[in-house]
Amino acid sequence: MKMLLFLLPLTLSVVESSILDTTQLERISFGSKTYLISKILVDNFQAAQQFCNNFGAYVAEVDTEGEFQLLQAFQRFYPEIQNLYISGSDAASENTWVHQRTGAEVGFLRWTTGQPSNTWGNENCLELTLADASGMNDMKCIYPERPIRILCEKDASSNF
Ligand SMILES: [Ca+2]
Ligand SMILES: [Ca+2]
Repeated sequence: MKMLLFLLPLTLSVVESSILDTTQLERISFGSKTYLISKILVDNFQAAQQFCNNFGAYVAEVDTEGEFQLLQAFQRFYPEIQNLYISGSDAASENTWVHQRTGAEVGFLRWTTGQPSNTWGNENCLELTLADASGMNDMKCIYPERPIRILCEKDASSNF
């Protein structure tokens, strides 16, 4: 059993890597939620949604600071993974961020330095990044030049 020791007041349990299938890099259960990081990289949000849906999950929706801190700690365990798709879109109204799945407002936002930049007027999706002091960055929803991994969330602590 691999142990993750995060500098957080949280109790974490990590599923053994040996039982993960080839599509999932790592899973973590926290309370009533399970999260996973994909092995595959995708270059658009729709593909990210489809990947998570395949597991009865959805692209991770950050709703509280506690969830944000947990997911950042999870990501930091893999420093080679700089960027992860998370839920959030401001396509309908610039700088009003809502979850694509539910339309509910994103509950917690923590921008990295200089973000949200809405570069070229075309950054309407969200990633969790370790770059620029770590946090969230608004990015293009279709980004063939820079495919990234996906962070999925499921409303159950059971296996994906
Ligand atoms: Ca935007
Ligand atoms: Ca940006």
